[in-house]
Amino acid sequence: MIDFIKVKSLISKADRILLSTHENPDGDGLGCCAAMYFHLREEGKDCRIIISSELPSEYSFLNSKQIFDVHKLVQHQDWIKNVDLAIIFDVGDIKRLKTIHTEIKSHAIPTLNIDHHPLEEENLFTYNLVDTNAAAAGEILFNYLKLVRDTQLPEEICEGIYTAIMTDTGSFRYSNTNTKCHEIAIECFRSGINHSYIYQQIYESNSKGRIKLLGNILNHLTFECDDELAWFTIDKSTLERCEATSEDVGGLTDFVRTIKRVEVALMIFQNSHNTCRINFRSKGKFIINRIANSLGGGGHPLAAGAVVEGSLDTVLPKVLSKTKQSLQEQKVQSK
Ligand SMILES: [Mn+2]
Repeated sequence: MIDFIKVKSLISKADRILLSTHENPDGDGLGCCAAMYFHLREEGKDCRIIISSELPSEYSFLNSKQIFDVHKLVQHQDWIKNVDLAIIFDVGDIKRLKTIHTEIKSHAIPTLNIDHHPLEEENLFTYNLVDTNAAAAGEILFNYLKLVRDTQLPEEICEGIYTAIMTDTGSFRYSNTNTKCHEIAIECFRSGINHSYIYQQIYESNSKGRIKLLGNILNHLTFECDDELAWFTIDKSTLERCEATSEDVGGLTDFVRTIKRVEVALMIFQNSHNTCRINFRSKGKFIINRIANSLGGGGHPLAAGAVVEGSLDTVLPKVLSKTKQSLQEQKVQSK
């Protein structure tokens, strides 16, 4: 593990810096990329943000200066091959960079991991700045920026930082919210960010398809384990019927967790003909990243996921039995 001083020296030695985050990116990873981009540009770095998935439309406000690129091998390979340092935010597992990971590997580019997910057993990063107590990767980045810049952070940096903290804490409501999050919010407010605009862009811009999809899953929720587990599935035909896209499934599991008595919400989404995306959310009574780990995924104790090979028919029984078994075991242990 390295400290901020080492991070500063790594950055000062690098001219060309690549910024990225995981596939299906969220506000934490994207907000960090945007904030760090504006900081590094001020430092005169040749810096780009390249991500492996399309920028979700609710985050397009971060891209008013066209700073996000979706990775295209031919278009980016000449630039990427001369990158001195790749800074990766919020990724957990470097493989979640997808094609960008392949490029980083093939050019042997040094990587700096800034994250609040626990380190993978097989740690493939060159340098790690990890704090699992941080509410968001954005909290770690904020602390770094405050150390290296001694004045009030400017609005364009705060917009990304605020997005990171707000989204990973469920708008300052989840159990990971700490005093630091509120201190960061104060600094962001002082910079002049438009907090209600940011909130509306992210949370009040639901597509019609997403709301139809939500209606559909609420009609087909299954409750088990004394109603402490609520699960639902989504397949391609459901998506099509609802005129929704795979982008629209984000946040559905969080919504199901809001139901009274439900402790764990689980989504199994067949996102291609032979893979399923699994999402777990817990209110706190049960730890669910161990279940995600056992399925080849990972995440935080109360928010985790995995991508499992197979169709819904084969994946569903496997995931359900592992989940129910784990909840049962945890219940016995807590007695
Ligand atoms: Mn995060």
